[in-house]
Amino acid sequence: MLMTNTYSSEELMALEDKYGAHNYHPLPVVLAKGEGVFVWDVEGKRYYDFLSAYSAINQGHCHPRIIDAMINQARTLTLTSRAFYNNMLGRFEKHITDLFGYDKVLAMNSGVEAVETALKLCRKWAYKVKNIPYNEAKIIFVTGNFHGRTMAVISGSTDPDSTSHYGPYMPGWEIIPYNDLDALKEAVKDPKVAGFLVEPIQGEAGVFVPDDNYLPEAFKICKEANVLFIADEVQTGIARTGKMLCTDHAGIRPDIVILGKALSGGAMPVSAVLADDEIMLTIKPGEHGSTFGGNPLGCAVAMAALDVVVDEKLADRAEYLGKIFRERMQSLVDKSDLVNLVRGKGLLNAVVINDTEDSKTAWNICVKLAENGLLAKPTHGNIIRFAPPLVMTEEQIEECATIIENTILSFEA
Ligand code: IF1
Repeated sequence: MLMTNTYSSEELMALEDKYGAHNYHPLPVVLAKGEGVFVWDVEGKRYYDFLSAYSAINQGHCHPRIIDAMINQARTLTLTSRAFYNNMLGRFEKHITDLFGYDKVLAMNSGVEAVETALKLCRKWAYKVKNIPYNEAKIIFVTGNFHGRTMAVISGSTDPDSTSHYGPYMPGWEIIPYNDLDALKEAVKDPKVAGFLVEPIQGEAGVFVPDDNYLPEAFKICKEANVLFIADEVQTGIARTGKMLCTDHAGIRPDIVILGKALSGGAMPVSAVLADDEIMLTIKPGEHGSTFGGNPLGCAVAMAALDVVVDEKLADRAEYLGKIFRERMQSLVDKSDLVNLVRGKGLLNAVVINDTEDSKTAWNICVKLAENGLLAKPTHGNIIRFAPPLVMTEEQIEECATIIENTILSFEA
């Protein structure tokens, strides 16, 4: 494949090093093209993408239906601001609220903006509906969370990399252990608690799947205490875990659902908050917004991205292929001294390398996986997340499991 770049990978990495902020430590791979489950680097080497831009590429890279919708709308009208109506926002709002079964949606751009929006809705509801004393509302976060990088959101983080040297922090957040119902029961006794923010599966923490009864029981505890259950489905939503929403596995309907990433299929930032009228209408005109929130281009892209998920039955596909993948990884666990366990739901999975968090083993495995044509990245040192686009075929999943198995076993030799 002829790469149009005139730069080599090394030259491009040097450009980023010299001219860009050093706020990431990427694997030494420079990508130039993406199509479906594959990406190609500048030199034309092909890889299976097992990160999917942290689950933003559930529909596969550059899905034709999404890109066509983007091109057509980009030629017509990209942005009006919300100072005026536009002919796409209402259609998107009906589309997504019908699909997920909520009264209303508030469209934003990045995932963290949607998380911030959900937190603001929760505080508004606290004062205007639950009648919590003004400026005293509390929202509960859990240890090991990742909800984005804004100052208010990192104020609820327990990850030193996300929080250190960014103080002082937002007041009003309380942090309790994840997957601990007694801690939640205790916390919601405080009548000033308005909401509970939780990822149904903790992605960044290393695909941490809570006990089966955690989400249903946590939801019940919140309902009994008149506390809003806020599900951050930015990474777990949109079919990734084998259901349209990961909370569907638990049979619960969160009071607020936060979506992002694959809501646009990775074409551009589109995020959204879903809630019913009692919560959503606590924000009045002029009390929240964003220049690009609900822009016509994002609406066209998101409607196409959601149609792809539904029409190609990507949730069922993720469920089915995920079972095959975990079986293959479990057989690797059984024969490998290096891999401790595999965990996940649908096509959001991870293997835990039996090494310390600061060991280079997981990183070195990922470098070797790249050499062998599969891209993945460690999270928290010794955990490797595997999250391919949901459009994989069974043959491709088997082939990738073999690449992973051979690569990891080569580290034991
Ligand atoms: C980075 C992590 C994943 C998210 C959940 C909200 C957001 C994210 C559950 C915010 C974003 C991204 C951010 C990106 C890497 C990636 C990530 F490693 F940071 F933690 F996926 F696990 N809720 N996650 O996962 O959405 O504002 O980024 O659109 O910051 O390095 P965003």
